[in-house]
Amino acid sequence: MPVGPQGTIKGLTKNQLEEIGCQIILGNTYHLALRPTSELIDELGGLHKFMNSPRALLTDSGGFQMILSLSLSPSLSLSLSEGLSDDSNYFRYPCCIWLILLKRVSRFSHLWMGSQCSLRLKNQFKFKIGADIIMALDDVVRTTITGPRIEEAMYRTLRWIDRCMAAHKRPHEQNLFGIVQGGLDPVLRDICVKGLVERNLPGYAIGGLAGGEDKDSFWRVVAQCTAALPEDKPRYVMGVGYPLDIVVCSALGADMYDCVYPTRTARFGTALVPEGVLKLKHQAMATDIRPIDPTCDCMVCKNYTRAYIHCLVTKDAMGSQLLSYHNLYYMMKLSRDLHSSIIEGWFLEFVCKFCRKCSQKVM
Ligand code: PRF
Ligand code: ZN
Repeated sequence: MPVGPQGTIKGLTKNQLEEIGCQIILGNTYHLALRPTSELIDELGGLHKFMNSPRALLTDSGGFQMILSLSLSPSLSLSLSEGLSDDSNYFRYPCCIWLILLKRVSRFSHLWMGSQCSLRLKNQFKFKIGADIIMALDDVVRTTITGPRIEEAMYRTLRWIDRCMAAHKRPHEQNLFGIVQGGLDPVLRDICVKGLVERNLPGYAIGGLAGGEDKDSFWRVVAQCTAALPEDKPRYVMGVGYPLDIVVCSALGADMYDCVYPTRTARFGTALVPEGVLKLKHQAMATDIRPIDPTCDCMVCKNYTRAYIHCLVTKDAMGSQLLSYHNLYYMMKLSRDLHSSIIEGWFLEFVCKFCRKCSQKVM
């Protein structure tokens, strides 16, 4: 899933998304609640209508945004746990990064305390954003943190799934996915995964990963969770990832992914190619008249040279738009090929071919 927190994928029109074969995109309840606001989307007939897109939509709950805020300042841990509550009838999150920064200057702390909570459970359920898949609100903690906070977050995530299920009034229209938390601790992951499976949800996500942990730990958690999740329900690894991670996680039994990487890296002038990455800003590109990837059938590779894109990157919005288009096309094709190889029984060969290619050197 390409990521478009506010219902847009930066630099691409909805027709272009259709052209590249994108079937589902990810939005974020938290971002949408801030702009254009959940109430307005509801009033305008839901997110599909607002975007004028019949494609499937998944909205993340916003729990992950907290960890992003946290990463701005580890010293915020304490204030954050003070601000995080599940006793009141809505969940309180300190959402505004600016106010969090102001909190560091103590004379502004009253501002921060008074401005907590723009993410409420009821935002997710009361207003009709109308995504096809909605992620439960979870308490996300960085995997690099150790100690009781991991356990607290896992149990809170389990308590919150019950409240999400109770508040969810349209289960026949919208699929509520639970999120497995528990950091890198196999015992906590096991408790969480079992707790969620007991609740018989339409799909499950593996959360809390891709936050700086080593690859071995990351893959070990994915393997543990996929082994315990039902085979007939989608398993979604959140915030993943790089092409290699997607191939490995699929080999471990995962089905769905989302990541800002293809579009974000495009904005920095990087193209995804079968051999790895190609940096279009590199001086050697200035006179290179080949397409980004001679084996790619996308509109960009059919029409533009590396030299032309080199000239645009960082100077003209068109540069990152063209690169985003190519990168998303690349990810869509990778997912389609991977899927066909599983269906047609040659997945092993696909993995070998992919790994052989991506270990080649490119610029
Ligand atoms: N929870 C939610 N969204 C997420 C994650 C998570 O754990 C991740 C994992 N890094 C990405 N996006 N709700
Ligand atoms: Zn291309």
